Amino acid sequence: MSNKPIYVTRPFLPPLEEFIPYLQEIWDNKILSNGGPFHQQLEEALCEFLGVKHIALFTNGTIALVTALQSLRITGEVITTPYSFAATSHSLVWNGIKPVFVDIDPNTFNLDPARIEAAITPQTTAIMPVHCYGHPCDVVAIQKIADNYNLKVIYDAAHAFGVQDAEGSILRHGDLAVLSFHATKVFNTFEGGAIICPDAKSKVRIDQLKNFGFVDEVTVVAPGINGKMSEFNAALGLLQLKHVCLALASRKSIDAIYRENLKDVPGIRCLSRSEEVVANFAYFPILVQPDYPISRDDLYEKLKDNGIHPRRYFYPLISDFPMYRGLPSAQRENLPVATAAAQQVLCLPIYPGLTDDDQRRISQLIAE
Ligand code: T4K
Repeated sequence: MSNKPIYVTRPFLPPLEEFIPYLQEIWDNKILSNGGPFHQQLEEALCEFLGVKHIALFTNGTIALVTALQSLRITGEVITTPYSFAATSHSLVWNGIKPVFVDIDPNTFNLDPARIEAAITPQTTAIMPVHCYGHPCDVVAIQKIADNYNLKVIYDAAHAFGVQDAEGSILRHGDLAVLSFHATKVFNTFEGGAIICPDAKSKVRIDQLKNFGFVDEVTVVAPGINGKMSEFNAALGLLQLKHVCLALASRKSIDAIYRENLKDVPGIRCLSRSEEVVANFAYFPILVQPDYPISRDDLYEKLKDNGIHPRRYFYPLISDFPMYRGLPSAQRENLPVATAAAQQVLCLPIYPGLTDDDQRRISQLIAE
């Protein structure tokens, strides 16, 4: 057992020497960005790995979200979840869109489809759900509502790399789905992200938007942004992809050990997963319930005092941030399930390389 701090996650990094040939190639051909060879190769490799047809790489998940909304010309109001990372709602505001918060489902912690219709107004143009912790949303119910009201659906799939439902990749749902490849994610390119596009036409538009709106050397068709992934990051992605199955397998076994260790601890609930889903074990959230002897925050402090750094994803709720809390939909009475979840959740360390000893120690500290 080491005395090193144990964080909620640690990036998975293949051996450094395996990266050198990629660097050498970049140095040799001197293409550093703007859709170079590694960028092309990573797009192809990810399409194959994820089982999707079209993908557009980005510099990070947040710019990808902002661009996804731009590409669909979303305006007015968008229904979204308060139980997510700040980027979800911030991407709306960066497009001049008003977020409308709807409560989450108590079992999945994803946007509750049963509550969406009541939040639709004449200004509503889209729904932006999050596959929180990589657990799939109720995609069928959400699409049905979207079809009935002629709304677009943009999935924030930042946590959902590699997740599959019974018919294939979860990323195929919605008008667009957005991934994050941040250092803390299951698959990382240090910083990075992507939009999964349903067809070649939408990919062309997204590729233009992420490159300032350029179509060719002299033609600019939209006020685009710089969202391009560099060759360095794309090369990292190609290397990570070679090892990602091992990383996923390691996460799976950590998840199973936690579930076994914590199953009989009074007051601790592990979030369940659907058996039909091929999961990615991106996070290990537990709920510290009222019958646990100490509060969630006291447990958080106790673990920290022992060198373990879990995170309260997602506390505070986005709807409690100062720039959102004045919105009518942000009121806590409107969001009882999310409010309770934010007060009880603790995401435990999960990453390839977390040792059995460390995991046992974490479980013991929670159980004792
Ligand atoms: N939508 C959703 C639903 C998201 O969760 C996110 C990002 C986005 C959109 C936006 O995607 P990006 O634009 O980021 O691609 C982290 C990540 O920065 C963020 O990407 C992620 N969600 C969020 C859930 O978690 P913080 O502020 O908690 O990160 P930080 O720096 O405190 O890192 C957590 C722990 O990870 C540290 O205690 C130590 C470890 N760590 C972190 C980094 C950056 C390392 O060991 N090495 C590292 O390089 O937000």
